[in-house]
Amino acid sequence: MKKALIAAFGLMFSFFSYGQPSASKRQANNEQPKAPQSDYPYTAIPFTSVKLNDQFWLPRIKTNQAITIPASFERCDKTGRIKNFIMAAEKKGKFCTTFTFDDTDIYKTIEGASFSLSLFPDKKLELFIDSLITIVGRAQEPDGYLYTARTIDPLNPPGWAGKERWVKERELSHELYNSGHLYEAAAAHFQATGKRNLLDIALKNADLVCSVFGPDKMHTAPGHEVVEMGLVKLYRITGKIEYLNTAKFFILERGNYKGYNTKSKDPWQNGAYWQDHLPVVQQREAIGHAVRAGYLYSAVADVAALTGDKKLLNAIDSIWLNMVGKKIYVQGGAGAVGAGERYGENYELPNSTAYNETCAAISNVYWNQRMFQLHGDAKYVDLLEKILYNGLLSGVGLDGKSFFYTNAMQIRHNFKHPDMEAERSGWFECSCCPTNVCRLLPSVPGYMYAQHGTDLYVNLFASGVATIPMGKKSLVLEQQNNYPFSGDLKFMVQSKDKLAFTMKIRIPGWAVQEAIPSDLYSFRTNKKEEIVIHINGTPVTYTMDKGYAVITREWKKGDKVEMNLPMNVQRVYSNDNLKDNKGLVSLQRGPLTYCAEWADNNNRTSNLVLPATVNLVPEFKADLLNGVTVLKGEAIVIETGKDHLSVSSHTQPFVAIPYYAWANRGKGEMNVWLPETIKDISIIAQ
Ligand code: FUB
Ligand code: ZN
Repeated sequence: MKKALIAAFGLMFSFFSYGQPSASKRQANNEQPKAPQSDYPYTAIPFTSVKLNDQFWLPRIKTNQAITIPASFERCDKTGRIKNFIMAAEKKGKFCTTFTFDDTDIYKTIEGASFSLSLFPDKKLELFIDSLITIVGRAQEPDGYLYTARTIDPLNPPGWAGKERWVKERELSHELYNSGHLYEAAAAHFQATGKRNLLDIALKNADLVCSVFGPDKMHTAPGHEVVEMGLVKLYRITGKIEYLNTAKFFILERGNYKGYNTKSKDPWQNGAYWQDHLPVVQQREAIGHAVRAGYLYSAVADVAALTGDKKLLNAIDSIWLNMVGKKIYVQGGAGAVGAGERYGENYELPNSTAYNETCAAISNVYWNQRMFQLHGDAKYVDLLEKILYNGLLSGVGLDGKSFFYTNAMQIRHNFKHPDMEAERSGWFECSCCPTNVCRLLPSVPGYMYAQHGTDLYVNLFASGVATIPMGKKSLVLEQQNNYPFSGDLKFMVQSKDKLAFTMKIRIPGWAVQEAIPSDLYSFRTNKKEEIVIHINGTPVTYTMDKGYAVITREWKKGDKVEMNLPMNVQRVYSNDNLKDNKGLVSLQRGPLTYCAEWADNNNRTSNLVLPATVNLVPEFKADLLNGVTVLKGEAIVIETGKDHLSVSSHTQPFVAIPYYAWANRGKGEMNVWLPETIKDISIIAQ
C-alpha cells in the first residue's frame, strides 16, 4: 500500500514538473519582524521543539505525512482543483469544480505538508510543493488578486463569485476566505522552509486586500472568517502593522450591515449565520455557522492579545462561557444544527441529527488554545483535550484517508437523515474537512507546552522530548507515558544545566471529577481522589493554581516527577436543561469519550440499556482498532418478538470503544448516550 502511494506521488510530481520553482525564488529571510506592543502572556512552545516518540500521536502524524497528505494532493488534482489554477494562469477554460472556495483545499494541504516537513524533512515533498506554488503564483493577477473562480473567465464567473470582485464577499463569494487560507499556508511554508515563494504571493494578495478594505475604503465583514487569523500570521512574520489593522477592521466591521431584518429569527435574515447580527464587542453567545464562528473567535483572541483591546477580550470570554456551558456535545463537537452548519439555541444538542462538522472541532481547538494563551487557565486546555481526542479525531479514519464531515452522536439502522454520516468518505464535493485534518495533525505537539516568565506549563501528555528555552539556557524535558489509556505520567529533566523554574502540570478536570469546565455535563460521583506527586521517589506537597499543580525548585539532570491520574470509568450525565439527554448516560475514561458500536454488541446498539448498577471494566486490546482500551460490562437488550407483537429483554455482554475509533469496521449502529432504565417504549413509527 505504501509503495503504491509513493509511486502515485511520483507520478503526480512528474505531472507537475512544468511548474518547477523559478530562479526568482528567494531564500533569504529579509523581513525584520517587529515585536508587537502587547501579545499573548502565555507563549506556546512550537511543535518543532517537541519530538514525540509516543504510540498515539506520532503514528497518526506519520500516517498524515505518508497517506493523508499525498491522498489529499492527489484528490485536489483528480477533482480539478489544480486545473482551476492552471486555467486561471492561462486565462482560458471554465471553472471546473463546484465551490468558489475549492482553491483552499490546495492551500490547506500545502499548510499541512509544510508543518509535516518541519517534523520529517522530505526533499521530494518539498519540491512538489514548490511546483504547486509556481502554479498558484501564475494564477495570481498582477495586482495580487488570487481567486481562480473569477480569474479563469472574469466575464463569466460562477454565481457565488459575483459579477465584480468582492461584491458578494459578505454572503457567498469566499474571496477573503481563500485569501485567509493562502496566508495561513504561506506562513507555515515560510516557517518550515525559509522560502519566500508562497509568502511573496500571500503578501502581494494581502497588500491588495489592505488597499481595498479599511475605514476609508470598502466596508465588508468577511462572509467566512479566517482572513483575520491569516493576516495576524502575516503581521507576525513581517511586522507590517497594516495587516494587524485590517484584521481588526474586519472584526469590528461585523454588526454594521444595515440590510438585515433584525426582527427575524432566521439566521440568514438577521445576520447571525455570519456572526454579523451585532458588533463583536456586544456579542455574548456562540452563534451561527460553527466553523466561521471558531475562526472569528480565534482571531478576536489574537487581536485582543496583540492590541490589548479589553472590549474584545470581554466579548470572547463571554462567548466562550456560553459555548462551554450550553452548546457543546459531550465529545467536544460543536455546531449542532445541519441547516446552516451552525450552533443551535442554548441546550439544543440533539443526538439523532447532531451535525458536528470536523472543521468546527478544528476551529474550536484553535480558539481554546488562544483562550489558554490569554488566561493561562487549564480549563481551556481541558476543553481542547476533549475536542482533540474525541470530536475532532473521529473525523479521520484509522487508515488516514477516510473522513467524516459530520460527526454523529448516534446511528440507528432505521433512521436516515441527509446529514448523518454512518460511513467515512475519502473526499467530499465540499472537502474542507479532510484538508483541515491535514494541517491540524502535525501541529498537535505545539499544544503540549507553554511558558510564562519562568513558569513552564505542561498542558498535554504524550511520550517525547521537548527542548524549551530558559533564559540563556535550555530545558530538555522528557515525558514517558501511555496516554490516553494510562494515567501513569513521568516527566524527566534531561538537560545538564541546573535550572530554577516553576513546573505547572495540568491536572485535567476529568481527574478531579469535573466532566467539563461548566455544569453542562457531570460525573456520577463527586468524590475527588487526591493526586499524589512524587519527585525522585518522594511525595511532595504542591499548590494548585488555575488547574495546575505548581512545583517550584531548582531542577537538575535526572529529576523525575511522577503522578498517576485516576483512570476510573466515569458515568456522565447532562444538565437537566439538555432535554435530549434525559435519562441517558455516556461513558468516559481519562480524556476519552466512549461509544457503543454495532461490531462489539451483537450488531445493534439502539436496543441497549446500561443500568446504573453495571460495573464497567477497562481492558486494553492491542489488536483492536490499532490498540484501544475497551470498557466491558453487561447490558440489557430490548427485543421485539418475531410476531412483532411482543417485547422481551435479556442481558448481553457489553463493550464500549473510544468514540474516535468508531466507523472503522463497516457501517452499523452507534450510540454515545444510552438509557440507564426503561422508562417507556414507543410503538409509533419514527
Ligand atoms: O464555506 C467553506 C466551508 O465549507 C465551511 O467552513 C464548511 O462549513 C463548508 O460549508
Ligand atoms: Zn469542514
